[in-house]
Amino acid sequence: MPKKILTLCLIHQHPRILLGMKKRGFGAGRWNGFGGKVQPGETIEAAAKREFLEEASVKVGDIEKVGILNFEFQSNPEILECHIFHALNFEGEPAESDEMKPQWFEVSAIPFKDMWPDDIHWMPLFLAGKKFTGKFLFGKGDTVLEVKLTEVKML
Ligand code: S76
Repeated sequence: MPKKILTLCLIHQHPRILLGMKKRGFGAGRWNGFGGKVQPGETIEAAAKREFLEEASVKVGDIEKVGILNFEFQSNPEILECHIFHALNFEGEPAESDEMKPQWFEVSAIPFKDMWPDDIHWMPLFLAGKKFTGKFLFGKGDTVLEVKLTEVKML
């Protein structure tokens, strides 16, 4: 089955986290981290930084991989392999793009109801500085049918 490599990068500077409202395409109408498809010949890390710059005008510096999640949809044979990064530092003021409207949230007020339904499962690990791998199976209406999530020491 084909597999698509995606990036998702988040800035967490306790007690705040930067999310973006996706304005179009996959996940439109949901708050999300920043990211997208890895291009041919591009490293996954380079893609994570490029997507953040394109979507929010933010130049991220050091990034650390904190998770790898496989997303599977009953309606689609393609597996999405999503590499999740924590951005440790950045330059620039988050700015709205055609794709994303960035906004800082208190970690105590993360809008999970308006996010991908997997986020509420792995975000606590992310916020606690843990690393993880996992798999989510989505059914109709993007409901989560299956969750596999494991904390790991290294990625
Ligand atoms: O947090 C998420 N971001 C995405 O772009 C897709 N989850 C997710 N699940 C399919």
